[in-house]
Amino acid sequence: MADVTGSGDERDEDEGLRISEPKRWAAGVPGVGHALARSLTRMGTRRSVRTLRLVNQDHGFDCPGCAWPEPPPGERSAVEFCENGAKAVAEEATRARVTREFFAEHSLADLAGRTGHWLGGQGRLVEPMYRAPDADHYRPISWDAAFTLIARELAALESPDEAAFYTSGRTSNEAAFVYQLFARALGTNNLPDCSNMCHESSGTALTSTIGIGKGSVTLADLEAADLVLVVGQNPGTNHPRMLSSLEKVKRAGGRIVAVNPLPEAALLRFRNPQHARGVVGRGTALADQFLQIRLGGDLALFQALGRRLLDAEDAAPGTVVDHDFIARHTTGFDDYVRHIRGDGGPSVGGLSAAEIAAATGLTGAEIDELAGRMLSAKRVVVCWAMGLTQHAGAVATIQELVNVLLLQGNIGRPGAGVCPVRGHSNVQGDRTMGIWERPTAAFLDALGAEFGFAPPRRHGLDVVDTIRAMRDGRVRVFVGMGGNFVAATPDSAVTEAAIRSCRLTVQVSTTLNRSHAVTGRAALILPTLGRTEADVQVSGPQQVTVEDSMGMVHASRGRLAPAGAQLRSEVAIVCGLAEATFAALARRTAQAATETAATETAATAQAVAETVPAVGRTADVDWVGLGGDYARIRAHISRVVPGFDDFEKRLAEPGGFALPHPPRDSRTFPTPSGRAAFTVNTAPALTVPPGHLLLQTIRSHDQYNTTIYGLDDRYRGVRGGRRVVLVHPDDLAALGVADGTHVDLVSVWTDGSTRRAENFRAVSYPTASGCAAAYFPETNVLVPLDATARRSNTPTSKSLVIRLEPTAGRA
Ligand SMILES: Nc1nc2c(c(=O)[nH]1)N[C@H]1C(S)=C(S)[C@@H](COP(=O)(O)OP(=O)(O)OC[C@H]3O[C@@H](n4cnc5c(=O)[nH]c(N)nc54)[C@H](O)[C@@H]3O)O[C@H]1N2
Ligand SMILES: Nc1nc2c(c(=O)[nH]1)N[C@H]1C(S)=C(S)[C@@H](COP(=O)(O)OP(=O)(O)OC[C@H]3O[C@@H](n4cnc5c(=O)[nH]c(N)nc54)[C@H](O)[C@@H]3O)O[C@H]1N2
Ligand code: SF4
Ligand SMILES: [Mo]
Repeated sequence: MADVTGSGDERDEDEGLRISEPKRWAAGVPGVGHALARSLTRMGTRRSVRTLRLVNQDHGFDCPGCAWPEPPPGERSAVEFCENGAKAVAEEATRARVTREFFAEHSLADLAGRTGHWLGGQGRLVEPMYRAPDADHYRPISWDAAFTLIARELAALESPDEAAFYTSGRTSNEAAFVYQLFARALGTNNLPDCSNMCHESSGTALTSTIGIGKGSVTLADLEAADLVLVVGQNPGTNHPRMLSSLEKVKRAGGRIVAVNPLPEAALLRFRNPQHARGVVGRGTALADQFLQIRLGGDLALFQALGRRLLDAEDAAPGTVVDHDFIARHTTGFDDYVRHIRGDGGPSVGGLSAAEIAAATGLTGAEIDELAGRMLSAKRVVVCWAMGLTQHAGAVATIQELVNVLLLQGNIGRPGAGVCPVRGHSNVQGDRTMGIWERPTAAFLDALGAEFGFAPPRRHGLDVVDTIRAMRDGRVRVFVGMGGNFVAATPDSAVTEAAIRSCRLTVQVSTTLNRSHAVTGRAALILPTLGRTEADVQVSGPQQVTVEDSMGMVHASRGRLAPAGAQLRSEVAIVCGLAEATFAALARRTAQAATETAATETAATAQAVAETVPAVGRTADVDWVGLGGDYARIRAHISRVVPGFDDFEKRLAEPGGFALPHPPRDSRTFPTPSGRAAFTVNTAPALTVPPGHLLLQTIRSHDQYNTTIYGLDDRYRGVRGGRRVVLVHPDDLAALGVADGTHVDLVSVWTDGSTRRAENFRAVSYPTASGCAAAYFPETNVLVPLDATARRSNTPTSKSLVIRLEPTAGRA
């Protein structure tokens, strides 16, 4: 297979790169200072103060940053946001505008040559824009014309499965609900979402073990734990306010263990900007133990921990393993024990001590120390994020950490449990609302009953399968509800070609990004309101709802004047589009009926009837009414989605309400057996050929996924550029690459194909040896489309086999 090469368009931007020592602590004064400086330039002083005061307050809007929960209303401080929340708000509330003049000036080819940093910096999209088939430029279009155009394309499809409806995770519950209803009324479950690239592995592993794909702890549980493992997560950058909870754990005498190939600053020491001590003092040392694990070594680590717990139980029967819990609430314990013990010798889950050392990069003594902490802890929480989910063996790894928690009965009691820390602010809520390509039968039954139609039963396409389907001509229309599909997905060259082959791509967006530059033959940009903005419909000002990472649902009310008079809410856009589409389909059906009447034979009549897609003919939805009053959408949700009874009334409760979580609430496990399942997992053979490294692709401190706020990664000591690859000094020496040299990253895939990302600077960095790190999305070109996690199909963005080659002409 031919070599694939990334665009390398970020070269010029990186000329000012400066490297210094990584920081040993996080947050504090510089954090808040950096955030304010950015808000002030993006939003202006008065607007900044007014806006930031409303973040995460009961009467204000939900932070558009991450999904970390807010403390209960009484415990909130006046500034209940972090540096990155402020940056996310500033990005949305910016005064910069992308106007029709901008699009007249910049062709699509011009835009496709720009960096993500530049595109996002142009500001808010303010009017619908249309790229006619193969045109060089976008031109303004009216909303009605835009809807008619999409409706016509959808109505012309041979099957509704030729369309895919992507969702990113900022979309509100209300918008997500009508969006999935639209797709299903049309006749497809093609609802890929950012979750497919994110916590899908967590959902898969948790559903098969505890029966529900969500975390089992509340904020109070986490703060009451006496041992918290933070595995494969960089909260100082990605969930900054989690550090306040970890600080509480420490103050209450609990212990924290960080498991990570990188010594992430915030995990080591944290200065809380909301306490005087944080501003002036040395802050709190968070991690009591730092296990610098190798990429993908966590499955072996959890098996080794399980083995040590079992051995400790043998040594002092009845003191370690929670036999009562296991007997009453679990299945599979004996098989698990047999697997972990293997032949009774020293091997663990079939792995020798040497194999465990090779997989984890940890010493036996380090694992003993952690096992000792688990033995003396009464309440253990394991938190994790992308460091566990984006590996080939991700689902097995998460199942294995569940095994270890089950051993000590650490699920379904206060202060203990599983805590997958979600990314986007409403990614968990979107799933709850039915944004899923594999909906349960129960959900479809309830949806069908509510709206009087038969939702499609066959599973739809996830992200990776959507790309394959576009590539193969099986998906022709792509709609993106937020996000940046082109840049966030793997195998950039393949994905971009796939997108370009679509007949029509539609992006509902707030700000400009690469998905507006790399499009189908025809393309539409539909500009939408963000979280911060007032949303007024015919029935008056609207509120929307979101669900945080711990299953709390609450309202969000934007207050700022919209960035432009033409902006529409996501709900209004979906409802307007649905109205137009079903009208077009009705016209098509009527026309087909006329043609049928005019034909002679039954056979022809049958043939004509079959060309009319079996869509939307019976779904009874008042799209216009729903778009005008979101309370009506919530009334539907309350009847379709479990846990939302009395939705409207309970929303008024300060801080919102908690969704049911059977394992957490009553140790009830909604698995087929009604019990939590111990599982037997085997370690995937991950071989890195000599002269190669394992590469993980991560976020800098100055980005939100594909939105690049700036070129600094303060805590890691990287400034003024993003095309860096962090490599252990011993590996640099062994590879004969000098610190600071320009290298291309070349990933090798099992089919012999290679992919290249050009012109990175090799930076000597204290990462686990053999394990390199570079930023996403510049490195997405390196992720083969077929490199996905078993069972969850999540791209393995955290374990790519690469080699470093000198950049031509830059040695
Ligand atoms: N400011 C900001 N906040 C964000 C985001 C953002 O881009 N910017 N993105 C949001 C989203 S969508 C998400 S999903 C989350 C992501 O939050 P994170 O998961 O914290 O994000 P990553 O940068 O991918 O960091 C992965 C971490 O896992 C570690 N890691 C990688 N591989 C392994 C492994 O094999 N084992 C172990 N033990 N550790 C490993 C890495 O060294 C790194 O510390 O953040 C959300 N919040
Ligand atoms: N290599 C690699 N790839 C990855 C990852 C990785 O770690 N490594 N992480 C993966 C993960 S965890 C995720 S979640 C995905 C993220 O994938 P996406 O969610 O698709 O990407 P984002 O960059 O978060 O999307 C940002 C865009 O969303 C739009 N937007 C922002 N706010 C709103 C809003 O309120 N409404 C609407 N309609 N649009 C809005 C803006 O136009 C902005 O440009 O990327 C994945 N890709
Ligand atoms: S932790 Fe996440 S939700 Fe909270 S303020 Fe920061 S970015 Fe926003
Ligand atoms: Mo994510």
